Amino acid sequence: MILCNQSFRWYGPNDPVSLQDIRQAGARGVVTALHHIPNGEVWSVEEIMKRKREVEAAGMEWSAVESVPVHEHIKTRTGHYRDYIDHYCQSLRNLGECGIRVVTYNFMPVLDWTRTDLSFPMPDGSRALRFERAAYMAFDLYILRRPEAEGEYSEADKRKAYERYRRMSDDDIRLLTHNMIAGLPGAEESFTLEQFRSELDRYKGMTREDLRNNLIDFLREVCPAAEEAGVRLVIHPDDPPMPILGLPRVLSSAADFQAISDAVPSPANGLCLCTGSLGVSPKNDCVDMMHRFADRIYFVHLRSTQRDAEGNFYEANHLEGDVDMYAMMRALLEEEQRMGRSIVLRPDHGHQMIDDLHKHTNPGYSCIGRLRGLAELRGLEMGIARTMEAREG
Ligand code: DNO
Repeated sequence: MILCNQSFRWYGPNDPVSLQDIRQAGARGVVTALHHIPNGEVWSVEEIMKRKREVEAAGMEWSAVESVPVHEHIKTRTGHYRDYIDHYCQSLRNLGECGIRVVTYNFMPVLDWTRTDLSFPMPDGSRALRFERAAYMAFDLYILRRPEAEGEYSEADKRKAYERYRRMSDDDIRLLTHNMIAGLPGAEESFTLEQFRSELDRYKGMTREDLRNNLIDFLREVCPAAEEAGVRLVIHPDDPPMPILGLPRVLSSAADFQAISDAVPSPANGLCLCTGSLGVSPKNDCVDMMHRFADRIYFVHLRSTQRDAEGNFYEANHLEGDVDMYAMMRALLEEEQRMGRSIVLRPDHGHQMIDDLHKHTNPGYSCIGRLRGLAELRGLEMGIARTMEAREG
């Protein structure tokens, strides 16, 4: 029976979670990146090997890179984008040479994943990450004061946003601004309001189609290098799956992945199926996507969210919320048997809980909440795998 390559994300030597913690959590693989190398520079064989040895010395394998970041110049095809694409290809060749086979990236302009609240209290006392639509709109309209925002919301939404804004203290405003643009873990950039406004200007007039064409051009340029190196690229979906602060987004649905897959039909052009990101939209059926794109899925992030009618969502426990985790795991195992290959999987995020409530942790990436997620997912996998085996035998 082929099982998933159960992995855990590690932010490198500065992560408060150690490699030993990760091993004790039951992971076989480690998902990591060379965060100390500035965005756009080549990852040398030497630096890659250093990290690889470190992971292996702890008794695990480096199962996927998350991420080799895509420079803003590539996303906008301006400035030094040609050099950055060359560097990207070289990093892929070097990773391939070191035996690293899965490389994650995203094509979200300026911001990576976005939440308004990093410490939302759950009834059991743990803390979750949350996206509150009124706070988001209040940020856009009254804190960032993006000039086009006025015309993009309904009168009712503007009233809601203003009410929310009126109730905020200076500290609330500072915290919300920090959460929105100061860079959550894994995001390679962080901004002040001023810097952020000028970053937004780079995208003035850029449509969704323009951004998609830039993504397709990028893939046409890097997939041949990835293929040669034996590396699979996986794009991480937009989180949340909708345009943010007027910025276009191009990987929010099955149709979006289908479009880039049709345009660049290389096996190196893969998908990181993140149920926590895609699952926020009720229009996305993650189980269906698992079956439909299995041949191109090399990495899966399992996480669930709970949405409400107002457009808010919070990150639920892995086996709760809107994502049907049983059906997801079953689809994953079925596809692995059909294709005869194992897929890298990691529990994505977890609640801050137990001792971690009193420690400094990376939002979403504290140890114990993710350990709970991994344990639940491993148990679910074993249960389904045994049932499948019994049926076949
Ligand atoms: C958030 C992560 C993202 C992801 C990047 C991939 O928790 O899933 O930061 O790593 O978007 O490039």
